[in-house]
Order: sequence, then structure tokens, then C-alpha cells
Amino acid sequence: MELGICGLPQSGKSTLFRAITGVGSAALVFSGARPSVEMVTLRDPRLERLRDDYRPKKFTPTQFKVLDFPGIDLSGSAKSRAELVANIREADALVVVLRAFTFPGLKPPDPVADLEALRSEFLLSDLAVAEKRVEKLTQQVKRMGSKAAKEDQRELEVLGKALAGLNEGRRVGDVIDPLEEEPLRGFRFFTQKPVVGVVNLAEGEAADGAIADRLAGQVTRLLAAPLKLELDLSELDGAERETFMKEMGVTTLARDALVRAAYEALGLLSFFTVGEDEVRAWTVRGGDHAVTAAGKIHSDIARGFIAAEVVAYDDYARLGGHKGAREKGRLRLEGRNYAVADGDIINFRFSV
Ligand SMILES: Nc1nc2c(ncn2[C@@H]2O[C@H](COP(=O)(O)OP(=O)(O)OP(=O)(O)O)[C@@H](O)[C@H]2O)c(=O)[nH]1
Ligand SMILES: [Mg+2]
Repeated sequence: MELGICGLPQSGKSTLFRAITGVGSAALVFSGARPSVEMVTLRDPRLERLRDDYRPKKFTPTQFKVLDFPGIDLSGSAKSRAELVANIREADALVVVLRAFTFPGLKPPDPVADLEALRSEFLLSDLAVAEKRVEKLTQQVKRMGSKAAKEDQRELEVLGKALAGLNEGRRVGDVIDPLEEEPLRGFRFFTQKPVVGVVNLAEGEAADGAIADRLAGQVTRLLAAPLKLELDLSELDGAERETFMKEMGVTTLARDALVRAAYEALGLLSFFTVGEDEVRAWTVRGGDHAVTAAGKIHSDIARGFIAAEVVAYDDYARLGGHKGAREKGRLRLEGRNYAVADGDIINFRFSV
């Protein structure tokens, strides 16, 4: 999965990128419309506890790619933005950074108007993509008449519906049912992507409730944090950071919440495997079955699937590990169609 950080120029995107990935400013080199790319770790206190219990040779938390894009300058021509917007389109989920701090040389902050402007930029881009393809497909299907490929007809039908929605200013994600979206996969429509909005606050200022309410309705998840302070804090070491956080009255770092929000907005969840060799987190989609989870580890495990031994992390933690969970009957044996839950600790039984 790839998370794309985007927004208007000078909103604090690179500041956020550095805070969540830990890269220094020297590492940020932009060339044209290309982003900086780094891996980010999904911190999970549950997995850390499992690591402390098992002391494995190898520890593998969830990691994914984060892309820091240059700012989208809406005052320029649409053509000059086209390449940048096309690149952002490749991301699976977006983090839109919205400036709420005042800064010399920049207009007074207006996160509501900025989000509105960005959303319409994305919608218009989807509209252009859909229009172009519908035009081409329509000609093709007409030319072929009754011999037109079934897939083309189907695509045209679904795409036509998406286009009609876009023309009314509606999101593709709101007009197309997930069950029929298959023919649209390749287009990577902006208006089907989950969006995490981040309001970049001035230091020492709380989020404005009325503004937050208006923004929250427009995004999948909304967070607010003073990103510059976040970055400064993330660059301190453990003890120093704690002292400083106490002084500043900050209790948690937004960076961990943000990475998690993006992961959850994508409908993803983690299950864990444990042992002396490795303690590891794996990612599946909400609703995925045990056999799909097994396949993430190795296709052989899915093919030779016998059963999944499952302990929910909460039971593991509450009852004193696997031993306690087993004694209390909380170690379950599940079949291939079991829907994996976030935090499941799983041992797969299989034979090949
Ligand atoms: N006061 C204040 N300044 C901030 C905050 N976040 C970022 N800045 C400043 O705003 C400027 C731009 O920050 P960046 O993170 O580089 O912004 P950006 O969105 O990556 O900018 P572009 O990539 O040029 O579009 C820098 O001078 C930051 O120090 C904040 O929370 N408060
Ligand atoms: Mg930047």
C-alpha cells in the first residue's frame, strides 16, 4: 500500500512526512512532479509486547510506503498540474494536509476552502479520465456492434454511471457499489480513495470545533496536530521527548495515530505470528478469511490449510500469554472461512 501526502503549497506536508518517517530535511529532494518516498512503520504496542515476550531473532512490524508530493499550486494552469495530479493518483490512500497556522507571506489560513478546492481539483481530474475513456469505449463498442466484447460493454456501463455521478459533483465511491467496481479498478479514481485530513495547527492552538465539523464530513478520517511541534518532538530521544511533551502539555504523538488512521481508512487490519524465530505483523483486508491470511505468509500454507489456531491479542494479554489463554479455553481452532479479526495471533496448521 502507498500513502500519498498531498495538499496546497507550504501547508506542512514535508514536515509531516519527516515526522512520521524520521528522515532529515537533507533527504528531501524534489524533482518536478515526483515525490520523496520512504517507508513508515505502523507502530503497534500489541506487537511490541509480543516481541518482549518472545524475544525473537527477527521482529517485523507492518511497514508501508509514504510519498511526499510537491504542493498542488491551484493558481497555475490546469495543464501544469496535470503531471503532478496523475502521480498522486497512483497512491492508494491520501493524506491531505490543511494549513491552519498563519505564516508570513501566505494568505490567512482557511482549511475549509482549501479542502474544497482540492476536492474539486481531484473530482475534475476523475471527470477528465472518465470522459476520455467513455468516449473511446463508446466508439469501440459502436464499431464492433453485437460483436463488442462483453467486458467492454460492462466497463462502459459502469463507467457511464460513474461519469454521470461525477458530472453532478458526486464521488465515484458514492455512486458505484463495491460489488460492481471491478471494471473501474485500473482508473484509480481519486474519488474512490480514502482520505485522511490533517489540520496543521499553529503551536499551542486547539482545533476549532466548528471547522473540524465541516471538514470531517468531507474526509474518511480527520486529525488535527501542530505538525512543526510534532516534528521537533519526534527528533528528540526518548527521555528528552517525555520531559518536553510534559512541558508542552502534549500527551501523545499524532504521528502514530495518523499512520494508524490511514491504515484503518483503507479497511486494513493486522494479524500476528509469533515464535522464537520471528514475531511479525501481517496485513489483510477487513472480512478476509483465514485461508487468505495463510496465503499472505506462503501459498503452500493456503494450499495445505488445515486449521488456524487463534488467540485474540486481548485474551493473550489478559490471561497471561498462550498458556493462560489455552487453560481458559480462549485458544480457538478456526476453519478456512473464519473472518480474521484485528489483533488475532494465529498459528496455521497445514500439510503439503
Ligand atoms: N508556524 C508553523 N509553521 C509550520 C508548521 N508546519 C510547517 N510550518 C512551516 O511551514 C513551512 C513549510 O513547511 P513544509 O513542511 O515544507 O511545507 P510543504 O507543504 O511540504 O511545502 P511544499 O512542499 O513547498 O508545498 C516551513 O517553513 C515550516 O517550518 C506549523 O505547524 N506551524
Ligand atoms: Mg514539501
